[in-house]
Amino acid sequence: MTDAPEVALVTDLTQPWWRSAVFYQVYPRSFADSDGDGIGDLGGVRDKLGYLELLGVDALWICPVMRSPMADGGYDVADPRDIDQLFGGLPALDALIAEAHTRQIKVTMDLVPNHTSDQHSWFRAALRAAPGSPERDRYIFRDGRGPDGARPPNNWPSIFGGPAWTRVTEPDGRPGQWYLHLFAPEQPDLNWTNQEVVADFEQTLRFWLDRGVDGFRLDVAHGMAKPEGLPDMPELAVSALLEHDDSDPRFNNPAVHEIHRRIRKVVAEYPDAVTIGEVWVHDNTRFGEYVRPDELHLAFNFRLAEAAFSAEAVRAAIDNSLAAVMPVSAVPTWTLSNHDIDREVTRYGGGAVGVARARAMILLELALPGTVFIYNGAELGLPNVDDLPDEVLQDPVWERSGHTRRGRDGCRVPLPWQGAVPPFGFSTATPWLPIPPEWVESTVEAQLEDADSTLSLYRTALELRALRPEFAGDRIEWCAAAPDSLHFRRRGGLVCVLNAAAAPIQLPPGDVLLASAPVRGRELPPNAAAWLV
Ligand code: ISL
Repeated sequence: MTDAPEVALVTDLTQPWWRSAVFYQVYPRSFADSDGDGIGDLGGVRDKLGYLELLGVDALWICPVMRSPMADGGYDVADPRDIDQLFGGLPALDALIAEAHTRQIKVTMDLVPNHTSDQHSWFRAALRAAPGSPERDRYIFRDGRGPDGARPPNNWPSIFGGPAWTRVTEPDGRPGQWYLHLFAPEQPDLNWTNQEVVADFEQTLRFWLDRGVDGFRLDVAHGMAKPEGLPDMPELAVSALLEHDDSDPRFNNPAVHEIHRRIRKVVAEYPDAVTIGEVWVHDNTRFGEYVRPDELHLAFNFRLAEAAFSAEAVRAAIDNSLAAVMPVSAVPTWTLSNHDIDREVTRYGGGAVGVARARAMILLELALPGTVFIYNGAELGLPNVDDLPDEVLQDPVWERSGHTRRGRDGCRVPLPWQGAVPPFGFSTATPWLPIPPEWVESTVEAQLEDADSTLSLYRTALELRALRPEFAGDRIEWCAAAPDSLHFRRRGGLVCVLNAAAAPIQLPPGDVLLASAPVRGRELPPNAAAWLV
């Protein structure tokens, strides 16, 4: 694979490392279990660093591993400056960072600024304290509406279903105030107008940066600021679970940008560190505001993950994502899936067609300028598991929706590593979610030696992307293409063609560097992509 002198040929040291990096998202519960409790951990990530090096990724994004009662897979943080024992505690993170760095792999962590766990010492103190106290002011407590304050302070729903407010019992035993939780009741929203909240988050940033972490993914980075007076939201928008649009008062309030400026000032003390915001904002101008020079370095753009497999939809997603960051000179980001959305193989139709399309889309994605995020298991071509038994479901969405929405567990099933039967080397115990027996074909072991496997395609594509000068250039140029196909060129000379049509298309002139499906003569089959130089 890559060796340092060749990499140096195409690495521009005047650019930050993350500008064209490939990040690999680890959902730690599901990646690899090193201590035999059926749940993945940081020791498991460390054990698999050789695999990640072979795969060719530049950096890891590790979903939350801080101390947590795990009401939302770790996105409910009880102590933001400690690692949960479930994942191996602080020593496991230190060891992972040290070894990843010897392999030239950066490590970024997921931080959760919008809310804490209800088991955080601050929230427990807030419950013991009186309305109007400084303890309550770190969260968003309000009196209820109606004569007895028995109705929630406004009509906001939780993203996970049910109301976004929960009523507490006051220390004197009477029904009392309500607190806001945009997500589960176990995830009370912080009050970011409280300076203690701001200062504590700054301390958290420094705590991890001083330990050698290379940056952060910031959860719900469009969420921390709340609108003045917490007005009701339009009734129409009130029912959608796990979704919101730009008119939603719960998110994307202008004061959020001052919060990002404060965060950036701290992170700027560590010149190589990067921040990546989870920003579900559709409007390009509003989205671009998050990546102005004094705010986040990067923000996830989800348009490609939301696009159907059609030339028109994919092109619109690419054009939009580029248009969103260009006016502020920020770097585009690309992602096909993560731990919250259905895996791309399933979104594109499942089965052989789903896999073929996912293979095509990774080539398209890796041909684009900017930063790429790969969700663990995508490199194995894994689908969602949509027939998990009810009793194993853990996503709070399942309970909160009154068992009408199954939630996100289907894209969080543990990875199959080796062998012939579940749990395929993931753990020596029963895994926290069952792994389907048919994944025997998809194990890392089965795919490593198979030159045609999806894992081999990823490895080759990542190596070419890192080494070849044809990938140079910040923009793409669209070229004329057959119906329902795409053809674009990078300034360095790379050409990428995607065939989303039902029939084969003729490739343009050039040598085929890599294709997601066999090219016969000059014909690219349907559901395939190719790189040419
Ligand atoms: O509103 C959405 C999309 O329009 C939601 O997807 C929402 O933004 C998303 O659920 C936020 O996700 C993040 O924070 C959650 C956690 O459950 C997710 O796993 C995390 O990615 C709460 O911390």
